[in-house]
Parts: sequence; structure tokens; C-alpha cells
Amino acid sequence: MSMINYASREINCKLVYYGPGLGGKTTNLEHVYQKVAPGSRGKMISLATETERTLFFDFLPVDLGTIRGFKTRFHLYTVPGQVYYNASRKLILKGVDGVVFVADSQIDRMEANIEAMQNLYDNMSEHGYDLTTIPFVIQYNKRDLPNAAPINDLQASLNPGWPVEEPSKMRPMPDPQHEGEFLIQQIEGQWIERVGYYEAVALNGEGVFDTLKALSKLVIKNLG
Ligand SMILES: Nc1nc2c(ncn2[C@@H]2O[C@H](COP(=O)(O)OP(=O)(O)OP(=O)(O)O)[C@@H](O)[C@H]2O)c(=O)[nH]1
Ligand SMILES: [Mg+2]
Repeated sequence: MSMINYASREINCKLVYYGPGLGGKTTNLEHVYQKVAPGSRGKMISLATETERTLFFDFLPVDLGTIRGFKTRFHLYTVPGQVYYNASRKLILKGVDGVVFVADSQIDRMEANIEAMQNLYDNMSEHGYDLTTIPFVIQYNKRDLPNAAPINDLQASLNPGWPVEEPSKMRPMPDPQHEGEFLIQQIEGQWIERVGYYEAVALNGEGVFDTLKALSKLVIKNLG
């Protein structure tokens, strides 16, 4: 959970990049590391196998500006996507303030995406966290590949939305990122909420900061 240090006037938040193996989580962090000025980031720590698969996690602290006089420091983590590292994935979610699900757009990774999304829901609820209420965004990565699935198919499988319970939220909310689309809308009499999504090519940095900025904004808003 976020930590506010009044003495040093710092807010520390934990963001976790989650998703299937080889989806591009580590690549997201590498791009952030390369682009953020050295004075605004710490060392990137990567615990990886010889073939660059994340073994335990990657970690990168970045400062993303000042809010009401407090320096906002985000601790970015990735989890290992490979199925058998679930204990690590679950541990890394402890104390999370916001989640990015990095999906692999390739059609033949659809199954792996769905499995990873289910695994995220399961691990969150085992911690007693509710993915439907914490800051959460989806990134559809690898949009550059010829076998990338259409966004609508990815949305239907990974972001179908959940029923809105809170009466005050039962009104249409346009998606600021995508004209003509809604984050909250009524479908066949039922109010449905989806999370924001971002298209990306993490390999060349496209969409990486859009995703990070969107999530960090939600986290700050959530601090109240
Ligand atoms: N074509 C393409 N390749 C990408 C993109 N993003 C990442 N990759 C490549 O996909 C491979 C896996 O990327 P990683 O960032 O290591 O994936 P990961 O999600 O951290 O994988 P795990 O650590 O095993 O969970 C690497 O070879 C990347 O260069 C992209 O947008 N397009
Ligand atoms: Mg990785």
C-alpha cells in the first residue's frame, strides 16, 4: 500500500506489471529506465535467467513529479510470467497500489493471456484485494506483429467488464482515450464498467508512457 512520508514529503506507490510470459513486461520497464532522466530514477534491478526470462521480478523506482508538495515516487515491479512461478507472482502483488496487465496481442497467445488474467484475479483475491476497485489498466502490447488480434477480440476476452454495483457510478462515462467508446455504459439494461486500455509496441517504446501515466494518475486519484 502507498506510503506517505511527511518528513521527507514523499509518497511511495507500488505498481505491478502483470501478464503472460514473454508479453513484454520487462521491456516496458527497460524503456522507462532509458527515458527517465538519471536524477529521477534509481537503479533497475532485474533477476533474470540466462535467456532473459524474469526469474523473480524486475524493480525500478521512478519519480514522476510533485503533487501538492509531495514528491511522487513509483516503485515499478514486473512479475515472472512463466506459469510455474506463481508463488513469486503472488508475493510481488503484496501491497500493490495499481496493476498494468500487459497482454500479448498475438492470436496464438490469447489462451495464455486469459490464463494470466484469471491468475491475476485469483492472486489478488487471495490477498483480499479487489481488482474491480483498485487502479487497473490493460496494455495490448506487440501491436507491430502481423498476427496481432483485432482490439475488439482482445477487449471481448480480457476486458469484458463487470457489473457496476455503486448507484452513483450508473451513468455513461466516455473513454477519454478512444472516441465513441465508453468505460461505463448500459448494455441490455445492465451497467457495465471496463478498464482503460492502451495499445503498445513496448519494443520501441510506443504506448509505454501512456500506460504508465494513466495508471499513476488513477493511483494518485485513489489516494484521495
Ligand atoms: N515485436 C515485438 N516484440 C516485443 C514487444 N515487446 C516486447 N517484445 C519482445 O518480446 C520478448 C519478451 O519480452 P519481455 O519484456 O522479456 O517479456 P516478459 O513479459 O517480461 O516475459 P517474462 O519475464 O518471461 O514474464 C523479448 O524478445 C522482447 O524484445 C513488442 O511490442 N513487439
Ligand atoms: Mg520479464
